[in-house]
Amino acid sequence: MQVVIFLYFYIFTRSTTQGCINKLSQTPCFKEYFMIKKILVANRGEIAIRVMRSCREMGIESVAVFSDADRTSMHVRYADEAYNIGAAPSNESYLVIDNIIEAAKRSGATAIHPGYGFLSENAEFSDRCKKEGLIFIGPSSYAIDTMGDKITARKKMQSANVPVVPGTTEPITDLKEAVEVIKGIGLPVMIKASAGGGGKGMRLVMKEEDIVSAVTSAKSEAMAAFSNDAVYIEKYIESPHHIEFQIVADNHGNCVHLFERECSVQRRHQKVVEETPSPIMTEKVREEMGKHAVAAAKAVNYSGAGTIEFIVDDNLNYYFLEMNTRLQVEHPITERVVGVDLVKTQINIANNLPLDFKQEDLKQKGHAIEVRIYAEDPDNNFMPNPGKIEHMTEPLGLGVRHDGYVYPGYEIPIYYDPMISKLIVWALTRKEAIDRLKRALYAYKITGIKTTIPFLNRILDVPDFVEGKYNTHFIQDNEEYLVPSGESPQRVQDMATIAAFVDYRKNLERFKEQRLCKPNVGNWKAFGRKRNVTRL
Ligand code: MV4
Repeated sequence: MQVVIFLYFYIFTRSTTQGCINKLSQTPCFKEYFMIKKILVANRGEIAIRVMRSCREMGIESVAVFSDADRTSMHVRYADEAYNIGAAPSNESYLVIDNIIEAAKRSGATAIHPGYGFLSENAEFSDRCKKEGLIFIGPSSYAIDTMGDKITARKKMQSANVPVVPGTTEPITDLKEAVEVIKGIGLPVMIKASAGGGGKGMRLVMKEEDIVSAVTSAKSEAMAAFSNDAVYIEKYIESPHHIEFQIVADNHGNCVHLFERECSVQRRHQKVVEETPSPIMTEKVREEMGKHAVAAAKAVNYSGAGTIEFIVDDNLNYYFLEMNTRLQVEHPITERVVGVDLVKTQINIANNLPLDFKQEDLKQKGHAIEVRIYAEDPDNNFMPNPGKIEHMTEPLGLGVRHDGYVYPGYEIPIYYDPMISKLIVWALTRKEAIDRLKRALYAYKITGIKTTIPFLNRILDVPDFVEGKYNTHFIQDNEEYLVPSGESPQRVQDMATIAAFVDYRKNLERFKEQRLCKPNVGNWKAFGRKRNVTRL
């Protein structure tokens, strides 16, 4: 009997329209047989917990996997059950497909969420899940492979009329030919590895005589890193913005964008601050780019949540750069401004449900900013600074979201990415969001390890950032504001001294007027205790 019901619904759901699936999905029988009830989260840290939070809201059980170094990690505690998948190094645990599949089977999970990093953009993993009868919560191996190879992706985008950076769409085979092609495009150009992304295997060429050595070294670096030495050429965009569009696509042909994220504040190709809306965006360009982002996703039959990266010049000319076929670190700013739970959406799509919103339903409201907090010493060249967390006070209050995983007593392992949390704030305006972020960072106390919080505080005081006038050169252009105060140039130190003096004089006047106790610059601690005590 159950088999008959199963077959009946199986055939029925495959051959009927969305409306029917919508109704069917509400029936207990459908839920029993077709909906995901248990998800294995093939990741660690804050993103594993982020995914499990949505699972809990949806009444879905979550399964954690953990390496030997992660026995006491928070994602293991948060999950309903947990399986050890190997030794501490990720290539012996979080990257071992067989171990993860085995944990899924033993737990009875029917779906796997890969988070970001690790196996999230691994086409073999997506395929293997399917072969084992498990749902991979992400796109097909075809979409991952097509977008993972930059030359293939450029060709695809050209045929979908998505603007790409002027350049070549075939690998460079001959050095002499490369010189001629580059002269045609015009210097400066970038040589990029087809298997690259995130800046690996990339060379900037300013002068004709550097072409041969740049192509040769880019090829050998690409070979060493990706076992693939295909490189191509792009015209160099001088001072670009990195602006990306969030898209979601279901398995019924619906695809919408959830607007942009401005990610130009980067350090060595690592994002530091992300915000939405982008301070440079106009309504017209946003709409156009959104349409191109949707076209890009449709060109590879995309399913799930994905991101289309563009580089944008000062005149708002934009070009497709690459597609990230996963949920991204910075997804919460989009969630906050658009009001959509992206993990829930991913799970619904994996359940073959149609999107429950249309493009015209989606709007950006207010402004969200995210900063990434790393266990790194910003005053010592961002050296990773793992160790034991002694005390920790998390920021709270109106408009604050803190996605993390460390707790007092926890020792950060050396084996993985040193990012410990993401602080996301929302407010109606950009200015208010910056003020709120400063307030939240002020309240964020963590001892036992060094973090990048002081560096983030400095960024939020840089005039170019406050004014929203920045591009991908922001950090190098504002070095004098961002270096630790002890090492800042004499000019900046002098300015700080003068500002402090002026401020002191102003306060002195105010204190006299209000008959407050006398400010005492020589004894700040006592001053802090007494300053608000009014003498009557
Ligand atoms: C570029 C570019 C300028 N022109 N391509 C860096 C990482 C990789 N995803 C692409 N990158 C760039 N490609 C052309 N044709 C400048 C960069 C770039 C960059 C891009 C986005 C965010 C930060 C960046 C920092 C330096 C260079």
